Amino acid sequence: MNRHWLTAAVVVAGWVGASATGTAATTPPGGSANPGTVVTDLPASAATVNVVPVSLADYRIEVPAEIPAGPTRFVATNVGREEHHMTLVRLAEGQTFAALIADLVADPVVALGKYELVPGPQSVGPGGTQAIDVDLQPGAYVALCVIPDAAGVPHAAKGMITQFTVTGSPAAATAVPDGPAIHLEEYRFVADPGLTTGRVVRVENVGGASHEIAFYRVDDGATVDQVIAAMLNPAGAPALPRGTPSGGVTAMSPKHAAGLVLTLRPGAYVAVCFLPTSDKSDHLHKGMLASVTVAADGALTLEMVPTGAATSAPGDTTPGGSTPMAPMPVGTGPTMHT
Ligand SMILES: [Cu+2]
Repeated sequence: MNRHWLTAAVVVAGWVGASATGTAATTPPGGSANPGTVVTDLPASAATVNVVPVSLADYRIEVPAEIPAGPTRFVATNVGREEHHMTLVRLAEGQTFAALIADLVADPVVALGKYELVPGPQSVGPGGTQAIDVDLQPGAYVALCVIPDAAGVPHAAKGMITQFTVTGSPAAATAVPDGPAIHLEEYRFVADPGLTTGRVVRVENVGGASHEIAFYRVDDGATVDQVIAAMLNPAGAPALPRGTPSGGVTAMSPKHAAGLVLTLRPGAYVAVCFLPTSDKSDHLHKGMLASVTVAADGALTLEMVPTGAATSAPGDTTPGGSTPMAPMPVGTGPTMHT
């Protein structure tokens, strides 16, 4: 199975634990650094940035119940044993938590186009941290982890979902920096020249569909080709090294942007977008797969990896991959938040 948004098999599981509103995040313990990253305490790009801790556990997500609108840094720490992230959905007028769950269960591809996805911290490995700067608009939000467990059940269906409210009006300041950026579009990543680690990097969706970027470090002793092969065909190559989760930005709707607190250590990485497509393929198999190198001086370069379907237009190609998408597991439905 793939790692985000995709489930290889329909597994019956209740959407448990979804009743809680956000609770104050616990202070994360001083865990070891994410193997793929170094420190995350880079200065934010705006003096008024509000720092919001997020705790990711197996399988619980804790974020404050109320957050003021405006420039915000989410600092997500993984206190669990599995890879996690915080996908953010901002509910529009008339959209409800219950309807979102129903849509995710029925067809994640439809849900991706129907709801506003706001960038959040991505691909946080056990003990790791990823910080993301975003400009929060007021409204009702749902925070969830859609990464599936070993049985293909999304963590959200096991309780890793919560809600919070963004209050007030957005400030004029922005948390998202200009400068060299990583652009997401159908179906590729475009990295501007001059990108370096150890800074906040603009990541923006300039495409017409939602996209994400997730970094995986190529571990010592493994090769980029091995990790790529495992990404493209996880079921067919279970023994291949799959890389270490090393951060990124979760799925965002078109025109959204985030500041990625980029702290990748020098080394080799793979960057990928796992989002599903309506033809039962995914962005990865349509070309959103890159080989990333962070040089000793911190310079980051990104090179797209041909996946056999990289020139496809959205939604009109035969599946290029081996990982069919199945609906989210059907269960008894969440307990409603009141
Ligand atoms: Cu994508």
